[in-house]
Amino acid sequence: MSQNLVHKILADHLVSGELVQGEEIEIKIDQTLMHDGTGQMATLQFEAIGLDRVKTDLSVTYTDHNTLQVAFMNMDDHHFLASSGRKFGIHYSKAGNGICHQVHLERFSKPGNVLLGADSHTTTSGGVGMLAIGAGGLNIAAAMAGLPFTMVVPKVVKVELKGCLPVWSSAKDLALEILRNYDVSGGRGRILEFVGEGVSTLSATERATITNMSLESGAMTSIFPSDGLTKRYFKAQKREKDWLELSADPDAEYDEEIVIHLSKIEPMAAKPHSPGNVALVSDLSDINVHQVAIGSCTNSSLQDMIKVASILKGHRVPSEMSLVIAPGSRQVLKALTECGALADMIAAGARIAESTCGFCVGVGQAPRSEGVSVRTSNRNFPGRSGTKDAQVYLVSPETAAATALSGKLTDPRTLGEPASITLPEVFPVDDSMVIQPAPQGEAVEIIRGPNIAPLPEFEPMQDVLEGPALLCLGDGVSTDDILPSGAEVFSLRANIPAISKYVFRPVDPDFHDRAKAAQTSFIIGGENFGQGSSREHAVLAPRYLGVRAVMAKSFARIFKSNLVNFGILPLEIEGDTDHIHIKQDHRIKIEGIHQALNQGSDITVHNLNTGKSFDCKIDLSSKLREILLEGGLLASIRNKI
Ligand code: MIC
Ligand code: SF4
Repeated sequence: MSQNLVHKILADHLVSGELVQGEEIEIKIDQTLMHDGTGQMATLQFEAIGLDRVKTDLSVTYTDHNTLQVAFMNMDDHHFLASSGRKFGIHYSKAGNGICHQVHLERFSKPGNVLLGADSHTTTSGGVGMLAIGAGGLNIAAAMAGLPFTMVVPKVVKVELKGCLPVWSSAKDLALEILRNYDVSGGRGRILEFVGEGVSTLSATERATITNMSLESGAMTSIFPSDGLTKRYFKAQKREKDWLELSADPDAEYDEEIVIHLSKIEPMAAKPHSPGNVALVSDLSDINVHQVAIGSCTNSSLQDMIKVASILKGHRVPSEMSLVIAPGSRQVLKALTECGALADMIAAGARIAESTCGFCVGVGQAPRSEGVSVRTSNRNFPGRSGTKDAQVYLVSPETAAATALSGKLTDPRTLGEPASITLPEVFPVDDSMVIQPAPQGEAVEIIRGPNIAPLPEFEPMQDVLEGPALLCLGDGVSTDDILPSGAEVFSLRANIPAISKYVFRPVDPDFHDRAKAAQTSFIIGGENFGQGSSREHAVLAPRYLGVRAVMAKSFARIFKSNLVNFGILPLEIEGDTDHIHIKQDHRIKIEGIHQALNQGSDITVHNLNTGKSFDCKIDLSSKLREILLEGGLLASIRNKI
């Protein structure tokens, strides 16, 4: 039977289950990645599983999210990650080497392989034909221990690209067009597979921009075929041996189909405060802009940077404009110095930032109060930039550069003819900032500074839970709302008791104290609860504070899986949340949890204040329900090994 590319790769990695949409399967994981935001917990969890060495073909930890080192905590984390990596067989990419997804694409991606990453934008490597999936850190620990990854076979959407992009429209605009169609949850339960004549008009890194950002639609991942242009990219990376031609069979079947005419794509922007809030730049006139930030894993390739430099060349940004540019990797930075583009950026008045996530996640470069910031990154949730009342617009590098020069949100088509750019045939490859694992058996001491706290232990699921509803929230609660980004909080990713003080702080500064006092508590939400990042801390820290169930209309995929991993009940409310009549601090009682989990039946939630009850669905496979009963994935793995 002719297969689409997603099914080909899944079939090749199938460990158990049937490759039928909606069925639960287990797949083998070839590679994993994690970083200095998620890697600390994943490494501690791997250690707790008790193996000496990872069992994947390749596992890498990147230091890219938080490198400000304002106090000892960052360096404690980096040393812990580097030393444990050497011991357990995990490659360690040092601070300064670049953003995980950019470096992984450059140096480690492999068409046809499956990559599981403790970061939602792991999907970036889908640009070169990898099946690249984001997951919680504990899933990465399990994969490093050689355990298969459990997933529900999603719908595969054929996204047919026709024609080619017009001048000044870019891959980012195509990703924004996908978000205009799907918003931030329309892609849920789906993998997008790009096909059609338009594919060959996009370079490997342009494809990676698309697979990076279309994740914001809620899709599990997305993928491009691996073709001649992919080969060219691997050749330029001196890794031709890792390349493999891969595409869907002719007449392959898909669950859904979309056609996108590239020639109709115009410059677009995601307006504050959601990546799904997309409009045409030409419809957004007269917006004064104070800051432009170019970089992030979405738009920091050499091609993007050279395009930006060609627009800035010979011009200067207005004196009141703050322009920051962060090339995505050391390789990109080196190539920019070699071709002179970096000098053009500097001459135009750009501040060159380290090759890290930085501004994208509120680690530095916070805009001024009520400032307008135009960025090439992929998320603009409220407060993520570090400034609560900032207005963040997400755009292409071309729109960002045009905006930096004019000081107003500017359609790049007003710039006239674009300069033609050339990319080197071979990139300046240098892996000297990737520390190799020690040979197996060599004694390596794991360095644990005071910032590395022990893993919290959780008991198995209780049969009856009673406590207050601490928060009643609406639709689209993001993980940035639950556990904020920014340097201060990032520094505590290895320390759950310390980081738990920040849980829900943007929503309710007293949440930590109220949760501690309640001991057992619940959260109520609306649609797409937990959208955004993969950060398991947004579940682990609330669980540490006693949150035992989240009741919502629907959950984002990774968040829901993290709830199961840490023994919090994901309860799905059917219909309108109004009918449940729960107000903050109402006392909630849930009984018969064991039976409901064993049988997969609905569960009744009692509001002790109103005397009313309502039913919630536990939409989980029997395997995941069993993990919940055991108190989470780590307990479950330990019980089995
Ligand atoms: C993000 O872009 O939100 C992050 C920071 O990269 C997260 C990871 C984290 O919070 O550690 C993600 O996307 O998963
Ligand atoms: Fe880093 Fe931002 Fe990409 Fe997340 S989205 S990996 S913070 S650059």
